[in-house]
Amino acid sequence: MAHFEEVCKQSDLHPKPAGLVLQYGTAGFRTSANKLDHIMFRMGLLATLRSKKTKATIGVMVTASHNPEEDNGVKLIDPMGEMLTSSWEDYATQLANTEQNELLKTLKDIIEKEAIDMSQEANVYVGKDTRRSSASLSQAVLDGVKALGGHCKDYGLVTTPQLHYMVCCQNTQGKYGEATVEGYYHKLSQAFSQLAKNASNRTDDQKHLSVDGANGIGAIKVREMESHLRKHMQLSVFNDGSRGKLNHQCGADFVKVQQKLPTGIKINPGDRCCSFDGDADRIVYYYTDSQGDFHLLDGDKIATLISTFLKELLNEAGLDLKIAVVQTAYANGSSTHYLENTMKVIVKCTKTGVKHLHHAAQEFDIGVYFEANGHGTVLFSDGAEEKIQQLASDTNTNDERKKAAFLLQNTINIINQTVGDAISDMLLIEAILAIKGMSVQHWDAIYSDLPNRQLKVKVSDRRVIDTTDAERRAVTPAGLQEAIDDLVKKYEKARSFVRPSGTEDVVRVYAEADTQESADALAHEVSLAVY
Ligand code: 16G
Ligand code: ZN
Repeated sequence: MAHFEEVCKQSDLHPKPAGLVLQYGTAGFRTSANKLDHIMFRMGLLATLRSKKTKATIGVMVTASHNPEEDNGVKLIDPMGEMLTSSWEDYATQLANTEQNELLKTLKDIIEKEAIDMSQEANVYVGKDTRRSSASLSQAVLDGVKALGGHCKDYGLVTTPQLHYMVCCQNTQGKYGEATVEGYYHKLSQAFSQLAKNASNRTDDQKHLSVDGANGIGAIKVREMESHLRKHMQLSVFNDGSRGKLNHQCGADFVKVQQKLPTGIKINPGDRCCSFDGDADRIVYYYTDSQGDFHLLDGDKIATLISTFLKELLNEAGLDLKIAVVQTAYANGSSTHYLENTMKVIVKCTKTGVKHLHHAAQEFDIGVYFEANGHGTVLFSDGAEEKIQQLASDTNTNDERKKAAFLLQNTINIINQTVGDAISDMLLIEAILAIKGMSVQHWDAIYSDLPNRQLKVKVSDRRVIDTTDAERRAVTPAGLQEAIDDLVKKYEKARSFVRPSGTEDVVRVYAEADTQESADALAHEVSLAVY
């Protein structure tokens, strides 16, 4: 009872602007920071309920990822470090939109519907990115947790994937690692050193990587980690937040969308570079050639590199494990073709949004998932992990098989299986390139991307577009898909689709074809068909 009084009292300090309606979308709540105080407080309440319900620690991350500095957002993290389950997304939306005087009623409705035992303890882990607004907004989350009598641990400035990792470590009683930032560095850097031992002698040049930290949390964290990696890696960190603005003309999203170098980075032709996004859960690689042309290695290229490496190791280890790559409709057609026809791995396509890819990847012994935008990771089933551990510790195994098992073991340890993680992905990619003695140019040459174009179209109501087949075909409005099919037929190696954005009030158009001119023309024609 006392808690409900406290909720009312505290809630008055975090009032909801009357009439404001927000929705918990694919990436949680995300909008201008000045509209979010009440949302944060209420998400503190919801996380506490979720913790009581699951009898586990829940995470709350305050970030708006690659959005401008002025925005902010919040996401809840479920017990195994995964995204909040969809059935609770509705509660998040209800709580967010209920007017001030109805808050208690809405809260009690959720408690009743979920039959939550309010005497159960609650534990919530809270983290935030470097936005100016994040400090007071994360305080509002803490206020929400405390108002309902929950315990909280404030991790302060962490990357989104670090917080996912902490939640998973805590709820698996340390089996996944120690729930501290230091524990995270230790686990990943140990695995990296073990993998790097298998690289032939590398020059300092080969060990060098330029990192664009998007002027965000990733820059701070990769710097913190640097001392653990020194022997095996030489990092130059640009856009570390000391001068530039968060995500402004830099970061993974900028580089992927603009297909050009971020500002604030000084590199020579051929240098290997990568960009993180604002909360360091995405990464893309790139380099410029001697003509000054820009070459992007996006999530599709990353998925190809990682899955090739894993498949080779499975062969060497003689392990019969089913490996698949999960992509979205945005995956470049060349990557899908290469994976299916040359690599001969299973390729699955899901709807956009990390949770969809994550779930699809869980269906395989080893599921590699990446969005083209650079968000991704690898999931190993319990059975697959067991087989790999067994082989690594089997005294009768021959040297080659044992070595492969040992590499697989350390690959498992370097990967953050809870969610895409720019730092962990970076370490894995660096390790693979080192072990294979591969340059970024060799990696790029595995296949050539089909020229492509993405456009945004503003329409009066984007919800009139409904899609099927993992967003590759439009079912409504009537006639749209037929129009797209007719346009696609005019071009070679062409493909195009439209989908309503989950994060902006626009319709997105994607087109690819044999030449850039054709891809541009097709995208333009399809965008006209959307009106
Ligand atoms: C969100 C998703 C991201 C997806 C993007 C698509 C998460 C954590 N993030 O940022 O995976 O690529 O939305 O945005 O799921 P769109 O719907 O506006 O194209
Ligand atoms: Zn992000």
